[in-house]
Amino acid sequence: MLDFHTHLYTPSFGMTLWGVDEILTYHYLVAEIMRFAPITPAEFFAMQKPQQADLIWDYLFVRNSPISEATTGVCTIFAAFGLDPRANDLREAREYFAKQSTLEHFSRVLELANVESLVMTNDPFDDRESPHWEGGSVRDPRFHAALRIDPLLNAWQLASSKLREKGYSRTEQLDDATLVEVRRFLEDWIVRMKPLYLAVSLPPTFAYPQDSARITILKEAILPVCRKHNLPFAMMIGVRKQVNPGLGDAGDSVGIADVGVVERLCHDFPDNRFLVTMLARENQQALCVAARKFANLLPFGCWWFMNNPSLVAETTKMRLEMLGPSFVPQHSDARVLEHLIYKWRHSRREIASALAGRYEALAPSGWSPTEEEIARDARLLLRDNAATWLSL
Ligand code: HDL
Ligand code: ZN
Repeated sequence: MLDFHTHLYTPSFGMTLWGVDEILTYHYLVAEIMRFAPITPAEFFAMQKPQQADLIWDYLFVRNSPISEATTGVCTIFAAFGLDPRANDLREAREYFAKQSTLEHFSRVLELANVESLVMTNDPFDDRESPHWEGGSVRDPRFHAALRIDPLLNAWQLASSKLREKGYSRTEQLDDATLVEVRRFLEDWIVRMKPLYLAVSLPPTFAYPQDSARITILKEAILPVCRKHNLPFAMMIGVRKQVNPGLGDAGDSVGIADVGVVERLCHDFPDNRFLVTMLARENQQALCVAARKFANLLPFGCWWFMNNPSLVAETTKMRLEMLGPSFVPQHSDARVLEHLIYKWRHSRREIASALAGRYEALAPSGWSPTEEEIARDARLLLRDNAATWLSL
């Protein structure tokens, strides 16, 4: 399948997290360890990563049953490599991963997860990453780029000072001259990265129309550049950043957004294509209805707090009932390479079951799918819809 959104990087960047200590210190598990271990976040983050992993293993996998989605996921990964998920400690796992060579391991994981290619999250404002693009690092063809522009829409002051540093706009004032420079910045990075889409994560308070820097930049820079380069725009809506700053990456939460914003954008910008995923369970039905109203809207994935089997099942069934096979049911959002394995194995199970349920609903009518039709529908959901919308 084609993985629509991840936080993995092409191997040559040397930025992809992988191996047992990264698998165990995923921020989903950091949030969970705080509910079990007698430790403060500050004490936890003061520890070295292997010690953090040992603590997480001890409390979430040995002293307690690994029955949350994130802990069960680690067991799925261990089993895929023939490692014992009931091991008392991480010694065996560390020995195994220490023997793996990067490139071979990357290919092995993609194979185990049955992922043909994936889309990265590439941030031109990230000083660790941008030198790789400016330095012309070789990119593995299985790793597609996505141009992630959160500071432009969510932190214009920070973004405008960064733009000045990089020789773009001179003022924070969002006048025509500055907007020309924002468009030039975007186009320079489109040439550099050849992204499949532009992307942003947005708070539940995201509003349109609105007299704000965010909407000015969206209307006058992002959407025109997307149209000019025939690129879709991915909006990931509903994140409330850092409700508990002490938890770091684990400190973000969820909020219910106004799907009317998505409908108004799809209506007002018919020549733009919008890829939308929403973080709140309560927003999923309205997003399906919006997609019935606007063919330039593609709902995708069960994002983050939606990426649990119960919600993947519920959401995929609802999407099939309302949209037929015309959406992208899942992306992994993997931050750690090996997470591809559990995120896809767990999701594929629910997607297959939801699809089978639709064939069962058809059975009384006498319409039963041939093997080829089942394969066609599965390919649409797991690769071909994404490939079409991303012009791959
Ligand atoms: O903004 C995003 O792309 C989110 O997916 C965040 O990276 C979040 O921390 C995450 O990893 N969710 O799965
Ligand atoms: Zn993400």
